[in-house]
This record gives sequence, C-alpha cells and structure tokens, in this order.
Amino acid sequence: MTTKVISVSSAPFSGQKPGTSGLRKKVTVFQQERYLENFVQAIFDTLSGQQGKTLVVGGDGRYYNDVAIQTILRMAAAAGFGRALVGCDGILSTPAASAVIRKWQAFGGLILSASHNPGGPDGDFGIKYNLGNGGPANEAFTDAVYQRTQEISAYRTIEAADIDLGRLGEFQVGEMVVSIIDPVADYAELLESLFDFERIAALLARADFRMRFDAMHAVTGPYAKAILEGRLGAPAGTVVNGTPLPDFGGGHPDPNPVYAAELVAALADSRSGLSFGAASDGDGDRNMVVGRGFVVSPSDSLAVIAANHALVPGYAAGLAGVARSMPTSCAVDRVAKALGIPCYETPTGWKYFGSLLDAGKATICGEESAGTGSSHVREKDGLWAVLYWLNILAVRDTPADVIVREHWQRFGRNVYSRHDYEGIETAAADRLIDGLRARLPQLAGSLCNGLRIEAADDFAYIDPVDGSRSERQGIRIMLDDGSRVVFRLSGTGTEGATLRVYLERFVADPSRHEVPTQEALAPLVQLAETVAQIAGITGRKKPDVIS
Ligand code: VG1
Ligand code: CO
Repeated sequence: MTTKVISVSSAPFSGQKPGTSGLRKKVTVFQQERYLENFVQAIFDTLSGQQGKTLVVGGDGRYYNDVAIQTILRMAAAAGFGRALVGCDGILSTPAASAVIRKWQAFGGLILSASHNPGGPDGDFGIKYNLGNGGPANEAFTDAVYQRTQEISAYRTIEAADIDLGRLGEFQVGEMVVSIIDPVADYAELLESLFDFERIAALLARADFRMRFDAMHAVTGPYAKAILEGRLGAPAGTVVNGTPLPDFGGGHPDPNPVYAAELVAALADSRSGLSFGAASDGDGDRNMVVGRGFVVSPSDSLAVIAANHALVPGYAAGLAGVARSMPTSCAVDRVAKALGIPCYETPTGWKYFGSLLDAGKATICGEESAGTGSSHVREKDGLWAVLYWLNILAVRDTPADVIVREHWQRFGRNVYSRHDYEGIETAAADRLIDGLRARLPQLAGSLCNGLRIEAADDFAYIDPVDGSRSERQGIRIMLDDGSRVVFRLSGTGTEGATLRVYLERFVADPSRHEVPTQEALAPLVQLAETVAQIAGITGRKKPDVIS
C-alpha cells in the first residue's frame, strides 16, 4: 500500500533568503506554523531526480533540532526520497554530514545548525542544504530556493508517527527507510586515513605534553571524545564541555579569544600544565588552536597547515593548490608562491570552495573566521584542523607558538585582526557600506591620514570552473605597502546587522614580529574610521569582538 501524500496549503513568508551559510533565524521564527515546512518544500521543489535516493539529515543538537528532524523526515518521504541517513540523537557535525553524504553517495543532505550563533528557545536555529558532493549548495541553487519560497502555496508531507532518534537501526517513515547511524564512525574512519594516528597517540601519551579540547557544549564533544580520548588514547578529561546541550550551556559556541576566553586563559597560565589547546564551534566546522600563551590566528594557521603538508600522510604527495576567502590574510599566498602552486581568492563562505575542490584545483582551503579544511570533505572541518596540528607537533616536536614564529621568520608576518560591530541598526550598516561604495572612485589613488591608498574596490568573483559571477562581496581598501582594510556585512546574524572590519599589514622585519597585533594595526584602524565613519554612522566607538 502506498502512503498518501498530504498537501497542506500554505503562503509565502518574507525573508527566507539563505545567507552566507543557509537560512538562520530566531528559534521563535522557525516555530511559526508552516515556516520550516515552507523552506524545506522550497528546497525539495528546487531539486529534481531525488526519487528513491538517499538524504542525509542531522544537526548540531541545538534546541528545535529534534522537532525539525521529524518534520523533515515526513516531508522527505512525501518528496520521494527512498532512504534517510540520520545521525543518532539527531547529531551530525557539519563536516561529518559532508563525510556521510560522500561516503554513501547520498543525493544530498539537510544540516540543521546556526553554527556559532547561540542556541536555546530564545537563540538561533538554521538549516542548509548540501549537494551530492557533500558541500553547501551554490548561490544559483540558494537563489532558486529563495524564489520558490516567495511563491509557495502548499507543502507536502505524510501522516506518520515520530520515530525514536536515539536508537541505532532501521525504521520506516511511510515508504522511506530511515537508518539511524552512529554519527562519528564514518567521519573518524576518514580522519584516520589522513593523519598519522600512531605518532599523534605517542605525543598525547607523553608526560610533558598535555592537551585540552573545549567542545563548548556543542556538537564536537562526542567526536572529540571518540577520536582524541578513544582512538588516540588521550587521558580522560582532555575534552571539556563535551556534552552537546540544546542551549550550549548558555554560551556562544564561537571559538575565538572572546568566547573561548577560559581556554585561552588556561593556556596562558603555566600552572595549568597545558601545552596545547583547541576548540570548535556549534556545528564543528570551525577550530581554534592555542599554544602556551599564544593564540594562533586562523589565517596563520592556514598558512602553517599548507607549509607543513609534507609531514602529514594524507597530504605528503603535494597540494594541487590552496584557496582562501578574500578577507583572510595573504599569509597562505606566500606559502603557495614558495610551493609553486596556485592560490585562489574567493568570496566569504565555504560554498565557493566546492567547485575548486571538485575540480581538483585546490587541496586545502581556509577562512579567517577559524575555518580550515581540505578535499577530504566539502566543508570546513574543526577536528581535522586540530588533528593536522597535532600531526605537525608530533613530527616536529616543537611547541605551536614556536612553529608559528619560525613560519614568520621564513615567510614574514601578515599581522591580522578582525573587528566586529554586532547588532547595529540595519539601515545604518547599509548607509555605511553604500557610502563607501559611492566613494570608491575617489578613494583609489588618494592619500588618507598620510597613507597612500593604491586601489579601492568592491570584490567580485568569477568562479574559474563554472564561470559564475558573484558581486558585492566586500569593500577593499588596499595600500601601497600591501596593507588592506576590508569592510563587509555579516550574512549569518539574525539581529540587526554586524559590520566586520578586516585589517591586515605585512611585516617582513623579524625584529618587529613581536609587536602586539592591535598596536601594529592602529594606523589601519584609524584609516577605517576615517574612510567609513563607523562611529559617526553607527554610534559605536569600539568593536564588540576583536579576533
Ligand atoms: C561567517 C564567517 C564566514 C563563514 C560563515 C559560516 O560569515 O565570516 O567566514 O563561512 O560565518 O561559518 P559572515 O557572513 O557572518 O561573515 V559557520 O561556522 O557559522 O557555518
Ligand atoms: Co560552524
């Protein structure tokens, strides 16, 4: 007997436009009747050929994850999917979802996460669709989904009871088979194929090496425990805050020096006995790497990872190329030059790396926002980056801070920082960016606060594989000494606007490498204020978060 598909009449909601990484809204917005259903239906309507195929479903465990999964499973059955692979308890980190899609050759996946945004009943929820390559859908797809949300008149579902997400095994939702899978196994196996687990295990067993991994009560807890404390034998307690909580313990699961301050403080305190620290974000795709009293900047981390690839089994054969998002520092460009490989510069968001990875043009990619990853999946991958670092530390037997300092000695230092102004009025943020855009022609070639602006533009990108063009991806002010100031508005926030100001200055002279970052960048901060009138337009005198 075939299960009856029920069509429920609906009407469009405004604003269902995916941002940098999927649709993110307050939980209360998603809880409106038909809101989630409309968006999921718009995705399914944009697909073709899913009949009988496999859909991967999982999320970062935040509040509303379980409710959304049950709804999605019924709708997936109505849309004709033959099978759904769902992480046990609804858990799948973003990189693990990517790995599962690839390994089982699924048609695609729905990942439920608002990543680094806070969770809980008053927090944020999010959803994004990943394609069969395991990577986030491209702009053409997300634009089509948005179009569809604006004209939707019904969604389709079936009548079926909720299933128990906490039990491994096979279940039936209408005609569709649901396999509840171990969320860690496929992913752990993949990482084990890339890194020298024996050497890492030996490092973790040393009495003079102690590590702490802060999972920030988010999704990486079970993964880090299984891999670090399980397969690699790190002492119990290496992973802290390792149980995913629906509200992340009230915290902000963003691994940066502000929101992971405790970890940074522990590494700065010699009494802790710690030699290496790491953390990851809500959905497990970001990473933070901390040495003794030393936070590794994500842009430097990307460069170090590329420069040391020969030490890591999965990459020892060489890198096809590297890629970074435009606002990410140019440190990795210098490594690519030395290696004689191409370096691609893309707009912000992992979706732009997918086509480079698929085409074999890049092997390693990264973003300044603590995201690093490689061709092993099509997402950034927090634990991957941490294991990569552990592999380097194990082979070089050198502390993390020394590795970075030696890197600067060899390549020079791209001093870098990002200043975020959060929750500013949307109208003011738009005014600021529009004003900058209008002044671009005058800025290029001008002298400002005694600094020579060589070029100023609004970054546009043409995908070298499919030729698609993305415009208005960030205002760049480039100085004649290679320094840069970049302005863009966040596409992941849910309240007002967040202005991101990215500052970068190249320092070749080793005797100046230890100058404190904010001090070295002070003239650029002033320049940003002068050209953008941040205080004047937004009323903010200083940023909320400096990373
Ligand atoms: C931010 C970061 C970007 C990252 C995106 C998703 O976007 O800047 O580099 O790809 O978050 O990361 P935005 O538009 O707010 O600047 V995650 O870990 O939230 O999926
Ligand atoms: Co994330």
